[in-house]
Amino acid sequence: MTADSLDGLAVFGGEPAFTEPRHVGRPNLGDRARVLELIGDAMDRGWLSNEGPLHQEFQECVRELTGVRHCIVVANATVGLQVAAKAMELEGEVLMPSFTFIGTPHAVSWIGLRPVFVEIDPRTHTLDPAAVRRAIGPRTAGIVGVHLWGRSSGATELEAIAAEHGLPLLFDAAHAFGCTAAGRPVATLGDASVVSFHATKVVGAGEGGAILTDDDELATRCRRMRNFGFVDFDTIGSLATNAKMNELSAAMGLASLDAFDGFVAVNRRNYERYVDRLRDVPGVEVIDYADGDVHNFHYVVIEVPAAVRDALLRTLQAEQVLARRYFYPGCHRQGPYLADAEPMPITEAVSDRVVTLPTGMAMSEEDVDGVCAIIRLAMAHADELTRRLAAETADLGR
Ligand code: T4K
Repeated sequence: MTADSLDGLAVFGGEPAFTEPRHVGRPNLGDRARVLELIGDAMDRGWLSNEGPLHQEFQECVRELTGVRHCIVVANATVGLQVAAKAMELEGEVLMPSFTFIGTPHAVSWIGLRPVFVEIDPRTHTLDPAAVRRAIGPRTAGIVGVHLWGRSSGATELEAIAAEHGLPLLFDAAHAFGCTAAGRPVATLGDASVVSFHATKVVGAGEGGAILTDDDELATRCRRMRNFGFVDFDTIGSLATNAKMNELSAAMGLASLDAFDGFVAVNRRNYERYVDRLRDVPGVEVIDYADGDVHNFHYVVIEVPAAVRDALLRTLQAEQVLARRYFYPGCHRQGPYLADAEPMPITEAVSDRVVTLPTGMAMSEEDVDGVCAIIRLAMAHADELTRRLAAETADLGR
């Protein structure tokens, strides 16, 4: 039951609205019997990794669904970005947004590249093509775009800029499985894209990812780099890593893929309900997916005034709604990137306003209504809520 006054909120000592936590990123699970059957088959075969039959089948299904010539399934998207960037022979600086998951800059830094953070468009949360154009310099080796929340605004402009300057273009498509951009499957944009099949993603394999490309030579290099550089049993062609997906993850991925349409339908239903229930709540804007493209609706993201954001988040978390401030405070203000950090006013302003809400198969329509009722109450008394919570130290940690 949602409180009907501020005093009834859990953050002020009332009963939480939810008895169990509602997560951003609860796994969407495929059919359990199918997963167990596939894992049983793998155990019977005694073939658990190294491009086994489930890996092959999953890889081919992903390839078909994403509309590209080559799919190289990997252990996770972070290592997928590393393999792709290495295979593209990038060296030096890469332009990328700061408003992304830390895995994006970490992936390239870990292999010796230097991320140069570029501003986003505050409406779309994706790289601002004009800012990218201004940031290109003599040391720029490539561009890494991110289809944040599965939206690809500006991606075709990035393609034009990359072509004009002869720069490789890699897309972090971790959020964008099954999406299109300007009517094209996202995986066909740029030189290569990398999707994630992490447990928290629309299609999950526990851990997993895939490099997607139409470039035959790049695909061959990625395949080899995924597997220690082996060209044949006894020959190593290049420096490489181990980025293979195991058969157990592939089993989860296959069952999850079977259910993909159903997952998207529930995500869409939840998203539309959030939009409807929050439409007239002052100060709340739900990001939109109304660009005419296909979306997986896997992220429900709202923007609220920065002054109230953390009080709202605390309020939700106390009610067992584990909303997140993805991706606060921007990668340029995190750990290893702080030393070089330049102010990024647009990224900082957006990251101060954003709240990501729970969705996915674990969220019913009633759950969505419950979350929206808390937001409505909190926003109706935003000033008082913020004032009352300001005195206390907020721990909005992980
Ligand atoms: N690029 C972008 C733009 C990304 O968003 C990501 C990953 C990557 C690259 C890298 O992809 P991978 O290398 O992971 O394939 C989570 C995920 O771990 C991460 O994969 C994801 N983005 C990011 C957006 O979310 P955390 O640190 O926020 O995870 P954590 O542990 O706080 O979990 C999130 C919520 O999900 C929690 O409320 C608990 C819940 N959860 C999580 C797991 C793993 C479950 O209910 N069950 C689970 O099994 O990063």
